[in-house]
Amino acid sequence: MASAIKFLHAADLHLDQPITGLADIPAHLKETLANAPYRAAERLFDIAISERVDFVLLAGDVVDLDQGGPRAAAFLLGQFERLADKGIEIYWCGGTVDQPDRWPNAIELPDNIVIFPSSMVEQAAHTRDSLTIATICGAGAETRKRNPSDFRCSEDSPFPIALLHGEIDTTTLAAQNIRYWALGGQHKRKVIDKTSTVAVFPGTTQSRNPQEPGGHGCTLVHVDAAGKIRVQEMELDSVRWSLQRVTVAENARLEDLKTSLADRCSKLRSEYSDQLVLAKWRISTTGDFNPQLRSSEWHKELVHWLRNEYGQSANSLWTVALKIDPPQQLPAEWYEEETILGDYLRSVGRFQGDASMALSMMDYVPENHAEDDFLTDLARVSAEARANVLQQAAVVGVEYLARHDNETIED
Ligand SMILES: [Mn+2]
Repeated sequence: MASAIKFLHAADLHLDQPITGLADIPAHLKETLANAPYRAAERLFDIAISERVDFVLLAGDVVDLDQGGPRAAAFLLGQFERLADKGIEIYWCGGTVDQPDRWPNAIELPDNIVIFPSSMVEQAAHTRDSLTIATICGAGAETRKRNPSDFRCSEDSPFPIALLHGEIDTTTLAAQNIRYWALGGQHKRKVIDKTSTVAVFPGTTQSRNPQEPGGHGCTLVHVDAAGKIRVQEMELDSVRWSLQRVTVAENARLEDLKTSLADRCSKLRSEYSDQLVLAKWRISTTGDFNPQLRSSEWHKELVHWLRNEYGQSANSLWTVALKIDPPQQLPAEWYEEETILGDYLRSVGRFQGDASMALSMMDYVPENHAEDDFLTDLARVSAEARANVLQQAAVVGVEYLARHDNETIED
């Protein structure tokens, strides 16, 4: 009977890649943001030690050494040595930004690091008490010089693993005798579970921008004595992007808005107590239009209050942006008015009420442009975008043409 194995698989650490997407970074968060990729990496090696794994697989894009400079090299060396002290080996294949086979000669790597060449598949046997318990076929991201079918271990290899950075098609996954595909190159976690094999992109260890919301980390893999594989997601990120949607009534007072936001903030803070949450708020409304809700004074006050109340420590909730959607509807009597606004709203209303009335920018596309041209694509308006544009057009009209008491509407 084979032995049970436990290993950790991570990729796309991108130590040198900063967090982007904030227009202005407050002084007290700079360090947390700058250190986030390093913190995630440190947690990865912490877990390797606390879980007493047999080995760690790094599937590329650990760091761009030219960008990361001495800090990155010194950090990695320190972490590798921590693992060496515990007798944990690391198997590292290159990605698109890192070429571990180009690690500076002057800095000697400890013996527990096995580096795979970029262009060809090599095999390494992982041993425990001088018995091979897993076989690792690895190669870096240089795909021009090798075929996916090169990832093949001899039939009697104990627990064959493929370690590589890049795409792999499902036919290849099924065709080889590999039990676990340790992949890298996708920043969003993805698990492909087939009957005889499991393929995992663990995702990046720390998200870098609002397009990568939610948790990020690495994968802990348990293989039992019968060879059954169980993958466990381990979160490592210390900074998390989050889009928060809240619905309020149009006639809400400023205090009501704060109460709704405060409710959500306390929930978020108890859920992510040791992380910095970067929140983007999106507020939808119900009921008849209330211009005050979208006034710049209220907007300024809300953002200021959210940041002051919840964003002052390093592990807190920082409001990056707050946006209030256009209202679902405008008061019906405005459409009846004998004013320029009334005329304008009735025009918009005709478009809103008749889907066959085209909303198209085709007239602006020069005639000699082909059908599938990108300009033609831009000029086409989907039904959803059409409804959105009309709703916003109505609000813009109200903004410039309405005179409703002392209310002002600004963005
Ligand atoms: Mn990457």
